[in-house]
Amino acid sequence: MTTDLRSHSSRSESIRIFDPAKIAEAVRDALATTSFIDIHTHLFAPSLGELGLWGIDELLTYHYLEAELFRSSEIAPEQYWTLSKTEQADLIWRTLFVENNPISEATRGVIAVLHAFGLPTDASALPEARAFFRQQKLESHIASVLRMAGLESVVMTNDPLDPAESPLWLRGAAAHPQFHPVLRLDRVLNLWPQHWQAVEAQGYAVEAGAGARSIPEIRRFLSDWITRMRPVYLACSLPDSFLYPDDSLGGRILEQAVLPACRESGLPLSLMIGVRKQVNPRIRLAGDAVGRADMRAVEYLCRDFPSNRFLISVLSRENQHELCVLARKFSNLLPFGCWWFMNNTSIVEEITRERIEMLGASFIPQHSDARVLEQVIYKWSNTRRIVGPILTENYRLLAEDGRGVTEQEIGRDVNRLFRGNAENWMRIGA
Ligand code: FIX
Ligand code: ZN
Repeated sequence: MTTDLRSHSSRSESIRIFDPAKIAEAVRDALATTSFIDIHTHLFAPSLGELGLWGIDELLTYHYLEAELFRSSEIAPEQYWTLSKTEQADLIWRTLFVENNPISEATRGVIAVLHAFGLPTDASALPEARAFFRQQKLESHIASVLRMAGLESVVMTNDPLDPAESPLWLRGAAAHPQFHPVLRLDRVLNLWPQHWQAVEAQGYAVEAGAGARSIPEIRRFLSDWITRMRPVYLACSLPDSFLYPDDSLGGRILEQAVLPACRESGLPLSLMIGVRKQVNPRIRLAGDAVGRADMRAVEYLCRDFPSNRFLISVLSRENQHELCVLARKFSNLLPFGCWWFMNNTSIVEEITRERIEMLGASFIPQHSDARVLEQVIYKWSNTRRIVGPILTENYRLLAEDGRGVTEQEIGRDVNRLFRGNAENWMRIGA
């Protein structure tokens, strides 16, 4: 009996499907049964202690929701920051979930998380949700949340100059199979004047000017952290004004220290381009905005450094098409994710359709950018819900054009999009 079933199931997996409903079902199955790798989050392994955020109060005080609070409440940001975390969460719940309907992407996300844990989604207050999260043991909670999100592992964002984080690594933070480190270099590349002394304090003979004497020391700093942290890539977010070539401090450090360190270690460099930092500093993390970047910087980087590999995500909707076209020109460019203000259903659909039409399965459709553990539950169910019909439509068109698709081929595409490309580029699971 077993033999028949096996030969029957492998036979069915290689049968070409033409019926749109059957294609849709096979796509849903493939998305549901493939464990994804989330290549960019702000989550932290348990060994990094308090840095990791989780639970209802953190979910509600997410900066996406704080931005929405200030649009629907009279409270001034200055007064809001004087409240305790619990008081802030209570205010956001009351304002956005009780006095208003949670119809935005971010508010719907909290509802989806509460629903996933069988908690009430329309309570007037939060005692039951708080009691539930208080009962969770972190390690087992992490494992079940990643399982619920259909994730095999997540990639962190680790800053070697963050005063709260770097001592943990210097003391030897334990690795975790489901949390991959990333060496995040915003302070080195974007804020050197403010942070060079932190590098010096770690024992490197660097100077404010990042001149010829500093560069080899910055290289040594990077290679020591690569050895210590074993990152899966190096990363930096860059403003909409980012240019290359550029003789600025950051431009010099990028070209003379970071790109060589990536080549030497064989690690890709992730550039997330287009943020306008702190256009409204009164609302803190929620105060960043977006600007259109000059994509020629990416073009020149990929052209001038063919042995460097670039993971690129852009924040501006207007830059998405250019990124897709550049990826067709440079195989050392891997577009990834619908970053931040792009992470809304209508825009994810648009970007993902265009990327499949222009790049096939040679890109990474999404990352969660989760800052709070349980956010991966809704961010990845959204992604599966959005990408499923788009893949199905492409296979339906393929069938209409004369070639049905097999379950195996659907599984191969889903695997490549949501884990294979990452594994190939990032030594994950190597
Ligand atoms: O630079 C980044 O990694 C951004 O994702 C964050 O800074 C941003 O605050 C965020 O949470 C976006 O979703
Ligand atoms: Zn991020």
